[in-house]
Amino acid sequence: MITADEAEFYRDNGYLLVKGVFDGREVEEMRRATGKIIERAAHSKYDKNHAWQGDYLPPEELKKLVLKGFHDVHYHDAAFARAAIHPNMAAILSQLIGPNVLLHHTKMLVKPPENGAAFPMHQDYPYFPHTNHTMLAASVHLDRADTENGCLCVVPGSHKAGPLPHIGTYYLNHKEHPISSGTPCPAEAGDVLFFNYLTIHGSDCNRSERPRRNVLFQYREASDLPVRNVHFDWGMGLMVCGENPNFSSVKPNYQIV
Ligand SMILES: O=C(O)CCC(=O)C(=O)O
Repeated sequence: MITADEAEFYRDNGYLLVKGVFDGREVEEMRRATGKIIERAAHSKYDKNHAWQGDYLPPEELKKLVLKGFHDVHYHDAAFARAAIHPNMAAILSQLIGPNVLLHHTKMLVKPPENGAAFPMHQDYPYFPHTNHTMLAASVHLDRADTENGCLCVVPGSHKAGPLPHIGTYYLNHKEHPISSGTPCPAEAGDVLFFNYLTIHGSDCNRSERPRRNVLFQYREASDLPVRNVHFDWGMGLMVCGENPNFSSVKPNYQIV
């Protein structure tokens, strides 16, 4: 699904945009599922604003911003379960990560028109550190994304610097790492941006009249174990390709609540 040059680009730059991983029908199915999750949440106690808080924007600006962010989307709708293990995804992941790839977690990040929230620049590493740094995000675009509706921005090659100090766990000092320091990655619906969890990334507000709907699947190499007991989600550990030689080492202890 990707060329050897593209796989090398990922290793050198810490990210790779792959065009047309999902077709129009699959995108439409995920858009519908995303809308239904938002609709159901609106009638439940779980509908809160997931916009990141902090000092990267003035408080009066921050409070106007909205992010519809929900985890475990593959437990909400089968469209996402199909997407997370889609043969195109498995083919790309085996080239970027190796033969044995496991799903870590899933979420959706919907920036509504006009007031969609920003993500200050950060690495994903502090949220779920692992030993071999194989972890990567696959951000699936359900809309055309550009600088106007808050497309993802990455700092090419930043993964090579290793883990950096964050403010709390959350984001890098925004004066040293403004969102404008990232390279925008415009994409079409159906495209997937893959980026390593050490790659510095973020995205600006959605000021356009269009939504920016993305679904993000996080994956790792099956033997790349967590350095501490952190961030366990339902559905973690699903094998996307190959086999899991470490099945007994990391097993989330789920509880029905
Ligand atoms: O979707 C985006 O614009 C950024 C998401 C992100 O950085 C994250 O969830 O860690």
